[in-house]
Amino acid sequence: MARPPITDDELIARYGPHLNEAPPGGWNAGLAIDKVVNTHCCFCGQQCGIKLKVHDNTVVGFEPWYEFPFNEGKLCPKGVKRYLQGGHPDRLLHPMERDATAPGGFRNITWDQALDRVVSAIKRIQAEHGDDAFAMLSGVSLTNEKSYLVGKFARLALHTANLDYNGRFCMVSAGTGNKKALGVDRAPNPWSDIPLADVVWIAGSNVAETFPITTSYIWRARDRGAKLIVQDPRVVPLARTADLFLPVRPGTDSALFGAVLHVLIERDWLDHDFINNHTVNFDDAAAAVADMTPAWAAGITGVPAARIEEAAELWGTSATGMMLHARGIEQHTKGVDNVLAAINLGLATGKFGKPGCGVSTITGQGNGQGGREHGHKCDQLPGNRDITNPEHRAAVAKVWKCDEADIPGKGLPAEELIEAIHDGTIKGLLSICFNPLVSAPDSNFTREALDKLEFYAVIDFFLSESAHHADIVLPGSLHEEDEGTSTSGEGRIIKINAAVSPPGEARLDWQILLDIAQRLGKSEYFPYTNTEEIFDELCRASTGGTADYTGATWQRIEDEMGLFWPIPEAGHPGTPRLHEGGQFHFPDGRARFHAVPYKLSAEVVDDDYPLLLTTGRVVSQYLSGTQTRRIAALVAQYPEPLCEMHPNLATPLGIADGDLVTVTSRRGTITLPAHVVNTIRPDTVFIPYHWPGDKAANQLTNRAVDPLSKMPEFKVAAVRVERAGGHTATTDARDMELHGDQP
Ligand SMILES: Nc1nc2c(c(=O)[nH]1)N[C@H]1C(S)=C(S)[C@@H](COP(=O)(O)OP(=O)(O)OC[C@H]3O[C@@H](n4cnc5c(=O)[nH]c(N)nc54)[C@H](O)[C@@H]3O)O[C@H]1N2
Ligand SMILES: Nc1nc2c(c(=O)[nH]1)N[C@H]1C(S)=C(S)[C@@H](COP(=O)(O)OP(=O)(O)OC[C@H]3O[C@@H](n4cnc5c(=O)[nH]c(N)nc54)[C@H](O)[C@@H]3O)O[C@H]1N2
Ligand code: SF4
Ligand SMILES: [Mo]
Repeated sequence: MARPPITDDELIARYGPHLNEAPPGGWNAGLAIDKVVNTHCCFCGQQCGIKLKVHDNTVVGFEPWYEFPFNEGKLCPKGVKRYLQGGHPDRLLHPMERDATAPGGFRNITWDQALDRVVSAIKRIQAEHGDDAFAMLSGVSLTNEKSYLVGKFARLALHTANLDYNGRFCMVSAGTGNKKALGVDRAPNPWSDIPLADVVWIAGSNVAETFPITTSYIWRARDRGAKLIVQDPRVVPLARTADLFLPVRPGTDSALFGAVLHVLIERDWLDHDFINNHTVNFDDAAAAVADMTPAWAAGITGVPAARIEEAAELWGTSATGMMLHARGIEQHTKGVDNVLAAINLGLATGKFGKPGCGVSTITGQGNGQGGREHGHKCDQLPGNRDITNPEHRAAVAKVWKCDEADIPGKGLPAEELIEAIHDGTIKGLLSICFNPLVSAPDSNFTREALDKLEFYAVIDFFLSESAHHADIVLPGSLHEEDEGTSTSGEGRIIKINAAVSPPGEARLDWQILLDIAQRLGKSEYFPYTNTEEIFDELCRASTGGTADYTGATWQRIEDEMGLFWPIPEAGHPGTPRLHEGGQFHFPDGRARFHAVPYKLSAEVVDDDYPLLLTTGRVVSQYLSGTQTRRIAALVAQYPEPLCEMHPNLATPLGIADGDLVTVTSRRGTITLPAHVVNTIRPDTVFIPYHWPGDKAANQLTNRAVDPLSKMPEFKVAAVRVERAGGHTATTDARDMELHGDQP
């Protein structure tokens, strides 16, 4: 029997009467707090509310922000520890130029020298090779204001078509699928719909590690009796409690979804009214799955036919249901197909536009939602407009007060842009908030590309592995040093507040862009004195687009703890749930079914490379790791990449847990400790990708991209695994160099 909790009296009896008294000087003795700032986590797309404690212009700690409705004070390990990065000794404090003779390979220079070098390189390269030979890469850890500014800066100051962003590796398959099927690219539901679902289906997401706060929404649904389906090659933590686990072979989700639709049709678990009144193309989608029986799909996916039928029954017979999918189904050369096949299941059963119903991507990056709306994608203008559409261009040109012809056309998506650098077409690059050397597929190829650049400038607050290859490094701003807005995975615009100002000579990111624009003689387009002015312009530029922010103001966002777009006019309450009344964002108001035939992944297993590699994340590290690899407590949780493999694979290869293994693909090789676990398909190995150099999973991955979204195939590569003849029992953070990672 559990013992009752110890009482205060017992504690006092044991330790004396002073136990519950404040220490001399009060609880905060030795650490005065000047202010506490309400803001949001700088990491994932959940954008949890957090309060930062500030002393002496340094973030020294945090407090939970219980009132913020999304996370109600809850945080994951990264949110708890994020405050430790600000005071890190690696923080870039001065502009630098590459100098092989200087310690660390860089020497400090003045801002004038640095900006002059950047601008003269832009001018020289563009004069010699054309405007598009100078490219820009951006990222969506940036606020909405900065994302918008980057889009305008690249088009009007650099006058290059070649701007793209790191969401190309993250959200684009979902975005393309959403637009094709639903006409709009946003999660259809606020997360408060999850607890109302009778069935929650997680397809290709390790929610407990990557979106930890979403777990609590799923628990609330479970408390009401909801069934949980998890579809993943690994028995991820959430799957351990699932009613139905679908252990899908990497790269085969569209076969599984197709078979589920096949069963829904066969058993008539369809919402005919919804299909007839609110959709088109059902017959095409149905014809495409006519032969996709569960028995057929079982052979392809490795999921037993009975489980596929059970999934169809749970989904098809429940009154409400939500499917949440992430990069597990999206980072494929058929990522868009997978998303369309998932949406087909929602449309077939009428699970859109009602409480507790929806098929939704879970947005990954901090501002992965907002950052894919405001025009720093290669094919996009603000308001999620199409850069090739003359009407869209004219609308934006009006706000930008430029000639429509001055806005360049469609540029290259990120991976093709890196390939154009490699083949010499693109000669110069400015990057902000992107670390492609770690995060792009085939890192040996990416490294060659970066080294071929005639000029490379990076804006970052740490010397990322990519920045090691730069000619000029400009010290930009951390999340807590600037204010603005971001849009969470729910579609909720929230306010980011500055807690401190940039240290040393570091500058706010947006001011650096304005400095460069000014030196390029383009100041007239960038008259801003603060980021709220950028936001106001962004809202105007979004008017009439699908991602319509017209009625948003910083004040309202703060007062109302966020606003869901579209907000088409001043005073509009915002739109938490899309598609209510079965209305979709097409002229006829109807959603589109798509015929999704099954296709193979770009690489299939063979004698030389008989196993499937898939890659992803662990809870304590974030993306390319530049930030989280510098936070000791997070490193201690998972210090280095491990190769997850099943005992049925490991044992015949003579591999025990902790042994070093070498994993080889057609592009590269990596040696790392094995993590032998029962929770992965025996034909698959998994490596997290947050580490650089010889620990980089992306040495192995494939540059093949989805034909529509241009998403690389991070989730499938053919590999072989061998014992490397060594054992490491040391996964001890104390052995690791925490201050400064090597290139
Ligand atoms: N801790 C942490 N959290 C993060 C991030 C981080 O770096 N660290 N990054 C944020 C960002 S930007 C993103 S994009 C998200 C990503 O969030 P998730 O997509 O949840 O994360 P991943 O680990 O990339 O992949 C998810 C799952 O896909 C599975 N998977 C692999 N191949 C397949 C397949 O072919 N089919 C199916 N069905 N599943 C497959 C993997 O086993 C893995 O469990 O996380 C966000 N949150
Ligand atoms: N193998 C494999 N590769 C993957 C994935 C995978 O699942 N498997 N996932 C892909 C996904 S989903 C993603 S999102 C990408 C992410 O890939 P990246 O975008 O390259 O990763 P980040 O770590 O966010 O790199 C951003 C850089 O920007 C800096 N930074 C962060 N915030 C700011 C800011 O506010 N201002 C400035 N100036 N700099 C900032 C950071 O210090 C870091 O150096 O990786 C992709 N790569
Ligand atoms: S769940 Fe995401 S936003 Fe929330 S604390 Fe963790 S990393 Fe930050
Ligand atoms: Mo991502």
